Amino acid sequence: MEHGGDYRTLWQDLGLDLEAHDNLLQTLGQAYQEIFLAQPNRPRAMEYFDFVVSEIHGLRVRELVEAKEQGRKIVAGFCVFVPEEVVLAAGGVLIGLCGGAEVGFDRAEQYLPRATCPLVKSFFGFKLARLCPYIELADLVVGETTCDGKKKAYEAFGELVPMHVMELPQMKAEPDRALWRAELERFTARIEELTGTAVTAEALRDAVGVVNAKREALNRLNRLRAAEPAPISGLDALLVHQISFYDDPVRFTEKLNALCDELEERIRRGEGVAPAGTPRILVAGSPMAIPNWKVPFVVERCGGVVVGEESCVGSRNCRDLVDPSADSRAGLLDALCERQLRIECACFTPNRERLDTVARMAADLGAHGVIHYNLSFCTPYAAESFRVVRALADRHQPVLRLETDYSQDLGQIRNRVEAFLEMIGAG
Ligand code: BJ8
Repeated sequence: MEHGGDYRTLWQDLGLDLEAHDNLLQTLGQAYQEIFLAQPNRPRAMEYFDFVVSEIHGLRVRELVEAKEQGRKIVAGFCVFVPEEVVLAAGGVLIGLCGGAEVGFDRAEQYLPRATCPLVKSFFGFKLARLCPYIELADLVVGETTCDGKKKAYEAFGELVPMHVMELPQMKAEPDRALWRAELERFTARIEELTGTAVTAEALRDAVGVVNAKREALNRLNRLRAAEPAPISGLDALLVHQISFYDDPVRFTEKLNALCDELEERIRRGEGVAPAGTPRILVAGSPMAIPNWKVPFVVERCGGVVVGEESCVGSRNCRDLVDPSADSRAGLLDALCERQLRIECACFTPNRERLDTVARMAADLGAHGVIHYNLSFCTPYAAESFRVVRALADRHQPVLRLETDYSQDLGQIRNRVEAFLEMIGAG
C-alpha cells in the first residue's frame, strides 16, 4: 500500500515478517484501489479516510510508538464491550485489532479447530504470521466471554500475549448486570495497575465526553444515509466505522463531522452516490472488521446501495450514549454498564430487542431489503437469522441470508445478490 514515510525500521523493531508484510500491504493497496478509489462520485472528505487507510501500518503505528515513548499504554480489544472510556481515563489508548482478512489461517489452525469463525482465525493468524503492528504494540490485550469461538481462542492467545478476559454475562437480568458491573470494576483496577494512573471521576467524565462525541458523529453519519438518493456509499460508510476502532478519537470525530457537513450539503442539493430509485439494502448480523468489504462491494457493484449496518462495526457500537451526568466514578461506571447492556449482541439470550431493531432500522433508512450476513461458523448470528427472517417476513420486508468467510467466493455471492436485487426491483 502507498504510504508517505519509510517505516521499515519501525516494522523491523516490532518484529514483523517484512517480506510477508510487504506482500500484504501490496495486496491491500491493490484491493483498495479497485474497491474504494474506483467508486464514482465519492464525497471529497473521504480523502482523510483514504489517507488513514494508506497509513494503516504507518503513521498511526508511529503515533502509537510515540505515545508509548511518552509513557502511555496501548490496550487492544476485539469487542465493543471493552470500555474505551476507562482506558482513556487512565491515559491509555484503545485500539481494535485487525480481524477481517484471510491471513495466517494455516498457522491459526494449529491452535484452533478449522471450523472456527474467520474473524477469530484472522486475529490469531495476524499474530502468528507476525503481520500486525498493533498486536505487537499492545501492552495488554482484552478479551471477553462472548461466543465460544472467541472465549476458547483467548485461552490459547493468552500464551502469546498478555491478556485480560472480561466475563460478559449471557443474559441481562439483575444478577447479570451485577456481574458485568463488577467486571467493569475489575477491568478498571487492571487498567490502573497497568498505567499507574488512578481513574478519577473527572478523567472518566472527560473520557465519556470524548467517546460520546465519537458515537454522536457516527450516529449522524448513519442518520444521513436515510436520504434518498443515498449521499454516501455503503463501502465508504463501513470504512468510516472500521476506522473508528483505531484512529485517534478526537481527530476522527472532527474529520467525520466534516464529512457529515459535506453530506448534508449534498442532500440539500439532491445529490447522491447512486441515482434515486437504486435498491437500498440494510446489512444486519456479524461484524465486518477491516479489511472485510465483501458484502457492500458486491451489493454496490451489482447496482444496489447499502444504507446501514446493524452490526458492531456499525450501529450497535454507537447507537446509545453514556449518561455523563453522574458526579462520582462509581456513578459513571454504572452509566457505562447501563449503556453497554443495551447492546444487542447475539451472544445474549434472549435477544428479542434485536429483531425490532433490525425492522425499525430497515424502515427508518428506507431499505427495500435486508441482507442478514453471517460469518461462517458464527453460531449466535446464524441461529438468530431464522428469527430475523420471520420478523421481517411479518412486516413484508424482503430478506436474504448470506453466510460466507473471507475467501474470494465473489461469484457465488454475486449471483445471489443479483437475484435478490432483481426481486426487490420487481416487487
Ligand atoms: S458485542 S457481535 S463485537 S461479540 S463473528 S467472533 S460472535 S463467531 S464478533 Fe462481537 Fe462483541 Fe458481540 Fe459485537 Fe463469535 Fe460470531 Fe465470530 Fe463474532
